[in-house]
Amino acid sequence: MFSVDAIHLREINLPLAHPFETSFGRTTGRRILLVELESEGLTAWGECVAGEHPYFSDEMIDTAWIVTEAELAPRLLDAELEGGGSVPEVFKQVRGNRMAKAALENAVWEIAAQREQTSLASLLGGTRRVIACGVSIGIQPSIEQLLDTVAMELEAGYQRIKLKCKPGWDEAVFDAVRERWPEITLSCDANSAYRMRDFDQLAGWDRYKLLMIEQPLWFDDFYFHSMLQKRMETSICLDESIRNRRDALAAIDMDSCRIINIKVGRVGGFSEAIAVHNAAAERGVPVWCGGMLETGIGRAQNIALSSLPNFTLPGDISASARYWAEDIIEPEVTVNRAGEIAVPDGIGSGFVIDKRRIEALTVRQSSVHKKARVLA
Ligand code: OSB
Ligand code: MG
Repeated sequence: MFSVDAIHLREINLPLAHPFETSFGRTTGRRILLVELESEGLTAWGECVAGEHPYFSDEMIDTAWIVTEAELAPRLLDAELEGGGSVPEVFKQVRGNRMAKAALENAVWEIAAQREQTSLASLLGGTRRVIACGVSIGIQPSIEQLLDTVAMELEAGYQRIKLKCKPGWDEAVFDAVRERWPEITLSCDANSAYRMRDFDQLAGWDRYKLLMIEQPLWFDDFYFHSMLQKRMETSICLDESIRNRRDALAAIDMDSCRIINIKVGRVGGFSEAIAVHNAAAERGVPVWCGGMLETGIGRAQNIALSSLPNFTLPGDISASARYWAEDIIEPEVTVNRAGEIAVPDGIGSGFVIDKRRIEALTVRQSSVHKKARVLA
């Protein structure tokens, strides 16, 4: 058993190397909540993937900050832990706020890996030595620029191209990409941009031979996705809709999707991510690891998670340099010419946190300590 002695919150501001545009908006720089845990002489970091605005989910960095500081950190400091798997119980009384919870829980897993002198990947149940990588390509100013970007990412070796799409940035784009590359593994992600009036059009996308179409309908829906899936050959993949294992079971049972994107922040931490992974594996549904424009801290943890056996499809985990001029871990994440990342087998995540750089990027910080116990 162990406990956490102090929790430090930081907000860092980091400009993106390239703006990223989805159907819900454009991001040019990130405001990121990082948590640093001190536990019996060890230190571990977690990254909260909540965005600058509550557009992807109902969390945003500022709500995550308040919930972490006022509710989650005090509970965690009071708890006796066996490992990361103890944390969901500690946070049980607090509803939702899964991205805030995940940042803390994942840091506890990192501490547990250090205590056991093992890699985070093997502690999570990982078996892969390398993971397969794809890229998520945002909406571009023109089709010409998109084709140049696709060409560059294929050249770099990425195994799957995912195109962000929305009404008006869809069929013309897919036509142009498929004309030039008829055979590449291609998928698209609508981030909930379509509605029932679009069903006929979406059903016609079978002609693009996509690996999947990600979250075409409402962010919180299973039922209408199931209606659409029945009309399509192409697999639907759910991202936003899957909050936990029960959602995965419902979605699979209803045939709302045939592939699941697992984002550890979206499901509230590694414990629930493993539960979703296992539920999907038992039902023959492949999963892959989604990304949220993470810094190296979250990216390293995504790499560890992706080493679990049912992560059989390339994830949205790509090189640090695609996001940042300079990352906050060392070495930065790189992808080989075969579109793979090697899973580190050192202790913990296997990367070193660049605390000096984090300090330079910090715009606010706060610390939560254990309540002083009154001695009898
Ligand atoms: O839907 O997968 C998504 C980024 C921010 C919010 C939602 C999504 C994304 C991405 C980027 O697709 C994936 C990445 O490269 O980190
Ligand atoms: Mg998505």
